Amino acid sequence: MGELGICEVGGDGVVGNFLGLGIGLSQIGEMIPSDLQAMNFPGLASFEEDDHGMIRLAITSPKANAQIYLHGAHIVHFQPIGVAPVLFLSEESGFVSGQAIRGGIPICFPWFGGREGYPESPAHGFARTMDWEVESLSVDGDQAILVILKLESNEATRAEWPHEFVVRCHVFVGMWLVMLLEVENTGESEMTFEEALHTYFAVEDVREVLVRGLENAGYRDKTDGLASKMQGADPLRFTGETDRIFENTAAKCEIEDGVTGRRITVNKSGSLTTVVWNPWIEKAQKMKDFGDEEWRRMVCVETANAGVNAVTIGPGQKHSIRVVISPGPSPSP
Ligand code: TA6
Repeated sequence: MGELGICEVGGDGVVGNFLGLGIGLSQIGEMIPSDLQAMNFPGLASFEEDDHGMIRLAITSPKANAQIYLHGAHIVHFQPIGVAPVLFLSEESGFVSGQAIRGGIPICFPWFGGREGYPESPAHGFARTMDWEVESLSVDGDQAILVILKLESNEATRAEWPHEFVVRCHVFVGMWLVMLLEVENTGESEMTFEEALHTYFAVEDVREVLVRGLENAGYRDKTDGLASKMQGADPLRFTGETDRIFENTAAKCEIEDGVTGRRITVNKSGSLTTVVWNPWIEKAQKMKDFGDEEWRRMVCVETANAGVNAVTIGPGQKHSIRVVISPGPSPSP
């Protein structure tokens, strides 16, 4: 992958200093910090401020369009040229500091779902509600874009979780979307965590969707008190609220949209858990940041390590989870 251009920020750079003052990027408000602007590749990848005062990277390359928020290192849009959007984003989503964006790819870390023994802790951890730093932005010879975002342990994370870490999120935007989450233990003791790339896929009608790749796999059913069950020999179909945590599976999944015929491939590595979720009617009505009818138009197929697949790494060690998302056949991860 030839490098056309790399811009790096970190350490004593302005953005680093800014953040060191505890000012979240989403509070910067009116302007994009100068050295974020300096990273822009005009016409290809530029930092911009949205209507809510939040900063995002807008990618408009010959390969694909995408949008990535610094808030939660959250990809909210991915659309290869000539193809319908791949990710679902709720029209009711909030874009508020401290709150997760509803849709796209939230990053769950360092726990998945509720935190055992800590009812007060935020669901799915704190990574999706914090501001991440931009470490680098580059364009390769094929005009695909690579951005690396970083979240480092700080006072706020220590208040929730007593560990030292650096998490890097690498996002590659080309004909397909590659996302890699690398967790590094920068502390002096072992740390155990859960993680998920909680992807919301856009579909025409979830009742016409098939998910392949989980046939005959075991799962815990969150709609039934986490009871242990087995998926049948047929592809997974949706006929009601679905919330299944498939453990010990490294399988590639395929989402087939029965209305459009589109097939999205979800290929992964470093992950042994896949979660499949649709809130259906009642839960959709209860969710404030989700439209009552939106349950029809999304399905989550999440690349994770949770429950028995939680990850433990020692001091100085790293662990990576990676997903390749593509409409149609995709390269191996
Ligand atoms: O991944 C599925 C799940 O854990 C569901 O149980 C559901 O709660 C969903 O995540 C959304 O969680 P959130 O905290 O974003 O409302």
